[in-house]
Amino acid sequence: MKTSLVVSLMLAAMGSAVVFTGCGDKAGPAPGAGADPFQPKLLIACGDDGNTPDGVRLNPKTGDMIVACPNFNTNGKENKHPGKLMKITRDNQWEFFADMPAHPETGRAGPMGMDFGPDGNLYVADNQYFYNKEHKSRLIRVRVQDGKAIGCEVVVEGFKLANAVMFKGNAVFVSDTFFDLPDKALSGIYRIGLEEMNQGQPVKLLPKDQFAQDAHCIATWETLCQDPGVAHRQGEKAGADGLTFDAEGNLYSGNFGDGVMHKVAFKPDGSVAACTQFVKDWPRMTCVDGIFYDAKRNCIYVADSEKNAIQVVWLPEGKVTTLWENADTDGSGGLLDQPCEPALRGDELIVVNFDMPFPGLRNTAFDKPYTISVINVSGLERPK
Ligand SMILES: [Ca+2]
Ligand SMILES: [Ca+2]
Repeated sequence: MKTSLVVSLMLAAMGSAVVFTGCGDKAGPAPGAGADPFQPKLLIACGDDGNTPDGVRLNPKTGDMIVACPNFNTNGKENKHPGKLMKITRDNQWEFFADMPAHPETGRAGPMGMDFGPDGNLYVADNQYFYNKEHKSRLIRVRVQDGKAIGCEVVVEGFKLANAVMFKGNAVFVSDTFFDLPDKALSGIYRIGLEEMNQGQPVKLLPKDQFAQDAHCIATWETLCQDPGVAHRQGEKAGADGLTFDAEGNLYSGNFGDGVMHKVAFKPDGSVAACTQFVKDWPRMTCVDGIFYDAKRNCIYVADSEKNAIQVVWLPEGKVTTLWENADTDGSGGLLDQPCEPALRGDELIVVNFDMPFPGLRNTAFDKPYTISVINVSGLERPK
C-alpha cells in the first residue's frame, strides 16, 4: 500500500469534515474565532448525469457559467451518461446547455476545458484520451446565439489529451497533457488562429513524433516525475494542464504531475520569447490542475487536485499561499473533492470538483454528491 493511501485512509477515518487549519502561510485574513471566511460552500449538486464535472467558463454576454460534464466516471464500459454541457444561471439554477458530439470511433464525448472566443462561440476541448490514446482528441466549436447553443462542429483534430482552452485575441491556446514520446514525458501548448479554424475543414495537427515541425505547437516542457515532497506522486507523467493569461499578456500553465507552474512570455510579434518554470513550492503545492487569473488582486488561483486545495500564486513574484485545504471528503456541504478548475464570477470563486480518484490523490473514492463549490474571496488580501 502506498504511503498516500495510508495517509488518506487515516484522514478518512478521522471523519469527512476534517479540515486542515495548520496551513501556516495562509492567504489573509487570518481565521478568527468564527468560521474560516474561505471555507467552500456547496453551490451545485450536479446529479447522476453530471458525475465528473470538469471545465467551467463564464459567458461574458449572459452571466451564465457553462460547465463541462464528460461523465468519465460512468462512461468507461458503456456510454451511460453521454458527455454534455450544463450551465449555472445567474440565480444558480442548474440547467442543460448543449449535447456534445460523440467521436465517430469511440462513440464518446469528453468535454473538458472551454473558453468563449471573440466571435461569441464556445470552444471546447474534447478529451478522447481515456477512450483512445491515438490522437483522437479534438477542439469543438459550439455556436452560441442569444445565450443558447445552436449547433457545433469540429475545428481542430489530432490532440492526445486536449485539456484547457484559453483565447487571447484571435487565437486559441489549448494544452495537451501527454505527448507519449518514448524518451521523455513531454507535454505542451498549441496555438490555432481563428481564421485558420474558419476555412471549412478541421485544422489537423501533426502527430506528436513530429511536434517540432508543427508551427501550432508553441511551447513544450518535460514532466520530470520527481518526488514533489510526497513520495506517492513519483512517476506521475501528466504535464500541461490549466491555462490562464495575466494582465500583461503572459500565459501560465500548470504541470499536473510535477506540481509546478510554467510561464510563457511573448514578443511583440506574438512569437514566444521564453518558456520557463515560474513557480515550484513543494511540498505546499504538489499538483497544478486548472488555473484562473484574478485581475483585481493580481493573483492566480490553482486547483490543487492532489491536496483538495485551492492555492493562490501572487504575481508578479510567484509567492504561494493556501486559500483552503481539506481532507478526503465526499464533497458534502461544498468541501473540496478533487478540485479541477476554479473560475471567478465577481468575488465568488466557483470551484469544480472532478471526483475521479487515482493513486496519489487525497481523494480516495468516487462518491455522491457530485459537486461544484463556491468560495467568497472578497476578503482575500495580498500576503505581507
Ligand atoms: Ca463526491
Ligand atoms: Ca470523492
